[in-house]
Amino acid sequence: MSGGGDGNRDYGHKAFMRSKSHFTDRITADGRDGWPVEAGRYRLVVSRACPWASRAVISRRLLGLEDALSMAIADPIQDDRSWRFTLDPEGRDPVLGIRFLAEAYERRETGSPGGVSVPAVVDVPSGRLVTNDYQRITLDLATEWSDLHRPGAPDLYPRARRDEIDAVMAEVYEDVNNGVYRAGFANGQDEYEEACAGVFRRLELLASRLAGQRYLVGDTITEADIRLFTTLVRFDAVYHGHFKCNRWKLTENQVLWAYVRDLFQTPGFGDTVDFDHIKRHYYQVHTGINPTRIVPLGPDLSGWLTPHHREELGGRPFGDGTPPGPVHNGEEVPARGRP
Ligand SMILES: N[C@@H](CCC(=O)N[C@@H](CS)C(=O)NCC(=O)O)C(=O)O
Repeated sequence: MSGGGDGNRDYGHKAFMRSKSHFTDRITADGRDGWPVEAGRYRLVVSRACPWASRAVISRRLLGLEDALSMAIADPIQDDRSWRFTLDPEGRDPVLGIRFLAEAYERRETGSPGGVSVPAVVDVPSGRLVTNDYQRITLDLATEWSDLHRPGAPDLYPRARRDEIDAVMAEVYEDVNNGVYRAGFANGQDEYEEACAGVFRRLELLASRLAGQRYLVGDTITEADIRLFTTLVRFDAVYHGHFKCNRWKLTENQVLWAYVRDLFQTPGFGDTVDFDHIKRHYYQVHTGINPTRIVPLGPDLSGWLTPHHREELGGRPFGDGTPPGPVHNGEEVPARGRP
């Protein structure tokens, strides 16, 4: 079975360990790893279900990279060969011509040891995987791809704020992004309780921080907000029930619920979210923790579009830039995945 991270359906009896990304080449302006930034050369492969891949989906949209970096959306349900392009005509990605993401990994390295995961960036001419380094991909989109950004693109990783952004992201990663997985895939009561308590301890600290400021760092949207958003947007739909992070629901926390709705309603965030993919992936793929594969009907999504009043805190969402335009043709989230 393909092995990366949370996709692993054979949980064994060990504590949950997130595997390291295996292919860490970088696509850079100077091409030092052999992969120069080039419009039209690469394809970003994602699942809209996956929080790590969703970071890249949001960044790509905020930065206006849609024409420069095309995107393939995998079926939210993997099979034994992992991510598949069953949403596309004849089950084949129209640009790469492959049926399984694993084929791009195989072209890069036979029997790729780290398993197949999204997000993945594939070199279109050779069909080879370039990187699945989910921690790096978005930072490089923000900094190395700047010549291809749209006019008015925000600075998501401002140089003057990097230390603070990195520090916040490290805590968010440990306790929130990955904390929910450690709780959900815990094999023992103590392990679960420690992880679950850590999730809520950190969420409460983040809520205090966000009570008086609109965004996590400075007064504009940064990479740190993208990384917190991708976990919060899944919280009530999957982490509260499926991963047993159920001390409270996000809708019960006034600050975080307003914060995440603010981002959801900001162009580039909510318009990338597919609750149908999210729910079907988690509840149907992780059969170790949901053997019936039943997908719950709730929660009610109508609240996502209600007023949040966070603009009263000030803040300049895009700094000196502007919001992205409408979602590109063919990239709209289908109605059944939207509030
Ligand atoms: N590459 C990292 C993070 C990305 C990740 O975990 N992606 C998940 C989906 S959310 C994945 O593709 N897992 C492999 C699988 O399910 O087969 C890892 O392997 O842990």
